[in-house]
Amino acid sequence: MRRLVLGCLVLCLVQVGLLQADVPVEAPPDTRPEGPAGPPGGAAGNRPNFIIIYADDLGWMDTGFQGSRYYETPNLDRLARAGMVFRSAYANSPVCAPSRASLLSGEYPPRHGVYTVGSAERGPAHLRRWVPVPNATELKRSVITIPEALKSAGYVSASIGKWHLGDDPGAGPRAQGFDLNAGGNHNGHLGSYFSPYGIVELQDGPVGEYLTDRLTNEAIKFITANAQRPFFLYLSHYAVHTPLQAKRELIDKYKAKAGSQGQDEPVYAAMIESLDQGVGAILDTLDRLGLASSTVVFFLSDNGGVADVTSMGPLRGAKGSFYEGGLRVPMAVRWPGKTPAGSVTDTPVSGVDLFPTILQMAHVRVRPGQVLDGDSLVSLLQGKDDLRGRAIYWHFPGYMDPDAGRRGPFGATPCSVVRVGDWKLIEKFEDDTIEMYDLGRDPGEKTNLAASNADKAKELSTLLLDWRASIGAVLPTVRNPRYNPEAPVVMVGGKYEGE
Ligand SMILES: [Ca+2]
Repeated sequence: MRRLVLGCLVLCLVQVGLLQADVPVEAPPDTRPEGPAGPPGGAAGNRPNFIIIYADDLGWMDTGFQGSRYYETPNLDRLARAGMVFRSAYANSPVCAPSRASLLSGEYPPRHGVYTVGSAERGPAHLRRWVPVPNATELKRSVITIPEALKSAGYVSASIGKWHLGDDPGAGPRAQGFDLNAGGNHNGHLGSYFSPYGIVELQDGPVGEYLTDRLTNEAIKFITANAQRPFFLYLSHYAVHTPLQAKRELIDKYKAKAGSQGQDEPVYAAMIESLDQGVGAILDTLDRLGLASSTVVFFLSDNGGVADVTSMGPLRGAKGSFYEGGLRVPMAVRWPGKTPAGSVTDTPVSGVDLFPTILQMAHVRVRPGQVLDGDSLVSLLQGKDDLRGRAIYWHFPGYMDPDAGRRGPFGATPCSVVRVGDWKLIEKFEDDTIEMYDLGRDPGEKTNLAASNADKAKELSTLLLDWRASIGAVLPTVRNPRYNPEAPVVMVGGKYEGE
């Protein structure tokens, strides 16, 4: 009765506009005893805890469970063995900020408008045919995020680490529903991985403290403090983004180890090992607190690895590219009691799938009017492959930097991309070309089948056209007045003129 009256009161206040829109309009059924803290022992069966461990710029082949023989990730491999490995997991963008915006909002970039990092006017100005569509650098406050959705079910949430979507109080983690922000602001990377860090949102540790270790410790503090209530932890490591900086003893270890499969950078390997040690410490904490069986752990990266630092082989491309090496990321999920240990799937999934997955696992309904672009992975995680035939989309109406090796003037130009089953089609608007690949036979995207299988290309192009219309994805339509493809490319201080 008490709950019914409270529910009516909340509903009435929402109707008269006295409460903000993020008050739950319709609470999901809750079988727990009444009270804010839930039953002793933390999360109940219908309110599991959630941890997303988000690596930055970690390439598709950069973990042991993905097949690296140089990098050592025993703890990530332990996590992967206990759950499901997603062999075809995708970031929603080949760069940091839009992937994060999509992961947290469940929206594809055309909805939230974060298409790239900073400016979409990258590369030589006179080689850009179009004026790019303006890029948002912050996630709008009106966007509903995972922590905001979970708040209605009594979850406490923390963002620990990189944010890259604006500053608190207006556009940081706390503005987007997180109760705690440790280390997150508009910056996509930092000057030093060793304290003093110079991060306003994270008090410096002892001189020489390593940031990845520190963020792990902050995460453990949060888990420990909230062991008795459902929690959502978004642990967004700055690692393994540049600058390449790691602990001396780990660097020495990898200096003494032979490289393999194009992977041989010892500092980067040491950064990965510190990240992996942190994952191990968190899994151990869950064990120690008796929370392992009630906590779902997601691990994934925000985009592909950096060219000339690591190798995504056999995939083509790297961070900043809409070829597989820029988009496909390592991903594993441990859902105790639900996902059989040792599961592996090749079914394509992407960052926007996490939001609906978490909602379903937590028995929280989508709010009226909220659109989520992904699909819940709950069935897939339980061995029922119901997503094999669906399409995954990308849209980018701007220009990306060339990759780290400066192969070509741009990492990407205006394009839309769709993947369905094994097929992937890329529409490039700069020169109105189409590429189509059969990823099942050709994961390296070497053979363009758009001409030889025109019926399939037409089918996928129509899908893209319909999707762009349905989501309101805009193409660049204004010609760049500086466009002059015959003019020489001029570099100034290591960058292109006009970049
Ligand atoms: Ca990144």
